[in-house]
Amino acid sequence: MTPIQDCIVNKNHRINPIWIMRQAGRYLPEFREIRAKNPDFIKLCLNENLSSEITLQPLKRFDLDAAIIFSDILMLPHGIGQEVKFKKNFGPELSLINFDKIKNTEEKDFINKLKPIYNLLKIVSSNQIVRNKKDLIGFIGAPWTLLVYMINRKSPKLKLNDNFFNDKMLIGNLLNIIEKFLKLHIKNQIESGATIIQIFDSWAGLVEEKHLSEYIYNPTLNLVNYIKSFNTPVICFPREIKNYKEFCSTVNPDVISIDYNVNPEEILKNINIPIQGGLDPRILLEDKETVKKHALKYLQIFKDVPYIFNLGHGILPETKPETVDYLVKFVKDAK
Ligand code: 1CP
Repeated sequence: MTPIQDCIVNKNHRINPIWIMRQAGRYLPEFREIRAKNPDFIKLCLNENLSSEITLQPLKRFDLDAAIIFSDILMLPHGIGQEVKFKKNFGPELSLINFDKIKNTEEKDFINKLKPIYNLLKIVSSNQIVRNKKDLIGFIGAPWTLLVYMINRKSPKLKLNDNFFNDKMLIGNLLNIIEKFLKLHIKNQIESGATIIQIFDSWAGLVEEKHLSEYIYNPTLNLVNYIKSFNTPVICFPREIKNYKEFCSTVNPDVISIDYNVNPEEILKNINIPIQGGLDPRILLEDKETVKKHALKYLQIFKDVPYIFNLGHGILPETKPETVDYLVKFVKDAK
């Protein structure tokens, strides 16, 4: 059994596995070299030779317990016919929604369009570094976070447009379509070799209390149950959600990934499923002593429960690879 799977099923597991959110890409010079030659990000994600190589890059450098596929949550809108472009120093830019086109997307066309992602999973899962020893994490964006990008057509940064909720009909219809294609995407990832699925709900924190069931709990629960039906563990990352306890008791993931604003001691008191993450990615921009101090804090707080070491959001592009090396070794050596 892999270290992460053991941590999930074995309540007495006491060795902390580690992987890092957004570990593939961004801060590695070998990624930047490939990226510089491939200006079209979507095309890069759909080049299985390069995307599998990028997925493996961090595992060649560091003793991480999982690979996460080099892909993006916005491959879903791309797959159902909403154009996605990534602009330098701006982020994603999506075209206007053509609802009829989206509604009429055929399942086989969607799978065909995203086939290189499934091929990437096949290539990586049969690679020596990963096979039988490490998890291969597939992922999706949660329905809410995808809805945010699809309607807002760019990153919401801190807040949604005032007219975001204007067209309730469109929102309801879109959520259903997103869920249908997310299930297809999940099924194909698992059948191609993903051993765990993580659901990224990066904008969960933007939902008001009164809308939580409609936009977060119900759609996420449907997907969590779907993933579990394959006997595959599911990790949820509802970033900045106000009530992690209520989220866990309602949605019931196998692992809850906490963001860096969460007080780890409070979480320990309130939640009794395996926990992942928490460390502020900005700590990795500091010196080794600071990294050690903060990593140790998480290890000590979670020493008696199953805990997967990770960050509280994606690693920052300016992080030095040496610092990641130091962190991984420190966590692996800590008993
Ligand atoms: O480890 C990895 O890097 C694996 C691949 C990965 C993952 C898990 C990428 C590659 N993206 C993601 C998830 C993702 N994509 C999320 C959820 C996690 C999070 O909150 O960070 C989100 C919100 C996106 C959407 C996205 N993709 C943005 C917008 C962020 C925002 O502020 O709104 C951006 C800029 C991207 C592009 C992207 N995706 C991945 C990479 C390496 C990049 C940068 C592309 C480049 O080089 O320009």
